[in-house]
Amino acid sequence: MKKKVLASLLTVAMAATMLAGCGSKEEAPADAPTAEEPAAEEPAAEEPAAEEPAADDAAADDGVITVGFAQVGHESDWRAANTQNYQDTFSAANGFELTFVDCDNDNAAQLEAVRSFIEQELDYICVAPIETAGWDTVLQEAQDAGIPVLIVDRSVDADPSLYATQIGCDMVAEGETAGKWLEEYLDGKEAKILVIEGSVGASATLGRTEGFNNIAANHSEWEILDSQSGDFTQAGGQEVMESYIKSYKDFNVVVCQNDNEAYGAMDAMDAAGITYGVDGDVTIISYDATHDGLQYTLDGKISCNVECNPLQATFAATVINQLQAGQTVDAVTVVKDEAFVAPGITSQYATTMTDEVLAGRAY
Ligand code: GZL
Ligand code: ZN
Repeated sequence: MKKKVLASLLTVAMAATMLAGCGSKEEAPADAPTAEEPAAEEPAAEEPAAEEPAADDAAADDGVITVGFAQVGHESDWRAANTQNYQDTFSAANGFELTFVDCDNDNAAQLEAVRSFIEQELDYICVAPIETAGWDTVLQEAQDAGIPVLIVDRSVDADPSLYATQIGCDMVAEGETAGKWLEEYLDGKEAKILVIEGSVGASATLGRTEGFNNIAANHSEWEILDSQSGDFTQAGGQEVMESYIKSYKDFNVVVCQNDNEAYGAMDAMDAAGITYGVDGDVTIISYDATHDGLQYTLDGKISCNVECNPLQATFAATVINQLQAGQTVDAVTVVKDEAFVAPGITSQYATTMTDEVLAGRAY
């Protein structure tokens, strides 16, 4: 139940209890007059009705801010790091009570999770939207219920007045970074490119695809042979790569829209005896720059890895604390990215991997 309603009900209940004598777990003070034994000289004074505490005092009453988080799922190492970061940040020690739902990459389950947060009258809702489409109705329901929604990690195709803020990486820029690195690396050489996309309809997929294509459009010597979804999973990456290997013989670049897909693609190429990496026939570009993804980059297996930083929960907690204090908040918070390349490669767009770079990473 929303904290403010609960607080005032408790206050009224306690006042009633004190008037009606002990009988609840809130013991009335020993000398308080009770309904049965009014004070000898004067009748018990009417308790003033508890006035409704202002919304921003509500959580402050018991100090706990209740937050619902409808997370995409558990499809990738990046997602695991993002989830851990939210659970570490929205802790009881930091004054929060987090209700976390892993929506298992299921759009209907995610809408249901948000509606359950509205039912529970939580103070705030965070959503990392599986897909960009289909959010207007439930966001309107949350707004009607007076619950601010934060769109985190990814973005939605909805009226921005329906949510408090959007926090996440610039996915189009990430795609353009990958494309600009490839044009620098190829230096005019031909490219036959296979793309393993992320989950269908996700802003990360749409953005990275759009950004990369913006650069590819400038290169008639590049040909994108195919572009299919690996659903941001290792199994998906392997499956799509296996089908590509059956259909295409002369590809020399594989773009995986996250590290887990890259691991699957490498498994498939290993099984087919196809070499990849700085010394191989195929150049692999990946996204996420997770620890294992950067280990493969350090090993020269992945040539370029474009980061999308998953440690975003502090941005969300800052926005919630600002809203709690009645402050206005930024409509958009863009989380900074960078890119990394294998040893032996120098690039104006990326940091060359070393053991020290890997050791210095937080996820
Ligand atoms: C990017 C995030 C993507 C990651 C994938 O911000 O939404 O979703 O790139 C994850 O690993 O599945
Ligand atoms: Zn060109």
